[in-house]
Amino acid sequence: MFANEQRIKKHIENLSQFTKTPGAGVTRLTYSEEDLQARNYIKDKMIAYGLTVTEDGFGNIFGKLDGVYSGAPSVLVGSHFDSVPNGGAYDGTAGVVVGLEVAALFQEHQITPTYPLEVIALIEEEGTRYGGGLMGSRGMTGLFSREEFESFTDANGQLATDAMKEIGLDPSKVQYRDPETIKAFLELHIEQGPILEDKAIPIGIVESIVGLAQLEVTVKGRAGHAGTTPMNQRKDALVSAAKIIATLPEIAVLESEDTVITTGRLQVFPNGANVIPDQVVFTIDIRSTDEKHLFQAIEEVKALIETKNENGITTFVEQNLYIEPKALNKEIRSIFKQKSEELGIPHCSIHSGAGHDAMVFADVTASGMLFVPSLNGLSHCPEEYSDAGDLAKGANILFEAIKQLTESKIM
Ligand code: HGY
Ligand code: MN
Ligand code: MN
Repeated sequence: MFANEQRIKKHIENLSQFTKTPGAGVTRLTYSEEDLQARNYIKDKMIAYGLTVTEDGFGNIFGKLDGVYSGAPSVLVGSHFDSVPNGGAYDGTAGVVVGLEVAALFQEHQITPTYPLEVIALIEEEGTRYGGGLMGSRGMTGLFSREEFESFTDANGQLATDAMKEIGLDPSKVQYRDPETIKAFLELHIEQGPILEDKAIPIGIVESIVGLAQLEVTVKGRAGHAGTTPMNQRKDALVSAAKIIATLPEIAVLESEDTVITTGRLQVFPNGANVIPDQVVFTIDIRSTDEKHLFQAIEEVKALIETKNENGITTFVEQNLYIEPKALNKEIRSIFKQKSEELGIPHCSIHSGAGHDAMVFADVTASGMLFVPSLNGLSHCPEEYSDAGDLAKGANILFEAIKQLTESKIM
């Protein structure tokens, strides 16, 4: 029995309904009402597929199929279920749904694994609400402490722990996951780029993941009247911010071909059409496959920002995230390759220009990723689409790989 394409398609469609922006893509912020709707749906399906459901002190969801060796380390399979603003229905969600599909296949085949299987749905991978990103996996692997987490607030100043309680989650629960309890972490994800589609290949076996840094820059000047303040007496925070932002592409191009720099979010204060802005806050996302270039680009950007401290303008930079480029586990990659060949599914190796939770787990366990093609290479937008047939192919490969990794004896 193979993965059920219609069931996969249905789960993707149902989960895409849990959005704050119906008709304008998926907007599902961590600990929001939409999070709660998706969470309940995922937990219901985990129970339906015979899994025991728990949530940790961050609200990461786990569905466990106990193995013969109870207490043995688990094979984790899943992804994140939060989104960017007005994002797509597949980013993260596809990996959670395919994890559910693997559990359904274990149930249909009445397989009891030797090592436990856990389907996982991770929170706040995108960082849309709390900044930085990869929060669920970074928290689980101890990259920040409980005390630090208790200080996290969103743009409205609400504590993450209060937002958790509002949807019935308990931040006092266990947060850290001992790596000894994890045998492997596997994640299927949409490619979010054009390579697999251009090659007409349905499966990418991810070799490496780009290194990335996220900065938040604050530029301060002085508010004033747009009409009565002479040009040579202004301390216009937005003009200084604009000069920084306009220079970033040049830094990326001069650094290296695969270095990319993006400003995705910008806030102007007080944001009045006839008021000279006195404060601007914006993000800078810097990525490169080579850590040397990533490091160099960060230094260049910080030096550029420093030069804008002039004529009454002051700048401040906060680095919310830094994660070096990661190579994924060789043994997992060769298992994916072998299973793809046995199933007769065309595949290729691929590098990820997007960051993923798999890169966090790569520091503590054998971590592997499969990609499926993205229509027109689009992602982080309502037009995001991947074919359920490709997702089913990925589910079949994962099912075979997980049977091997959990040393499941086929009855
Ligand atoms: O930004 C990324 O690469 C991922 O979508 N969080
Ligand atoms: Mn994303
Ligand atoms: Mn993602």
